[in-house]
Amino acid sequence: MNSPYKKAAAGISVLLAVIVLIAAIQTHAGADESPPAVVSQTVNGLNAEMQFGTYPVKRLQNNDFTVILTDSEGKPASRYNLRVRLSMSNMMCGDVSFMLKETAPGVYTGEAVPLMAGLWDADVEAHDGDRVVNFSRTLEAEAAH
Ligand SMILES: [Cu+2]
Repeated sequence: MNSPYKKAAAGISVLLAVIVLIAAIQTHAGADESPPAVVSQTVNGLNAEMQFGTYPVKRLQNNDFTVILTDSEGKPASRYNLRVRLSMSNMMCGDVSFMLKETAPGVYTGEAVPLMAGLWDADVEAHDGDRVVNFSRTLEAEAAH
């Protein structure tokens, strides 16, 4: 192999390394993205659309949290009891539990008060006397400005 080919090969290697690096940075940035304001989940035929009024939610403030429950035919699922538990994985900062109130058929609302800024898990337990259905989502809380 003579020198011009070696230089070209070296140039291509550097270019490939740069492309791999950019791809790695973009993947990492994607992983850091905040979870969406609205998360829709179906478990055992029951659909929960879980949404926050303002998002990201504010730490140590009341943040409107609404769950719209529909059955497998898309009709409002009424008369469920919904309990929400907020927790941070791998942290000792404490869980926050609260109940939601049904304010319209299949529409349940309450107020979430995260204790710290960061990523939280929200577990939503829906029970109607006969059965319990569990939903979960993540949310981002930020310091109030
Ligand atoms: Cu924490």
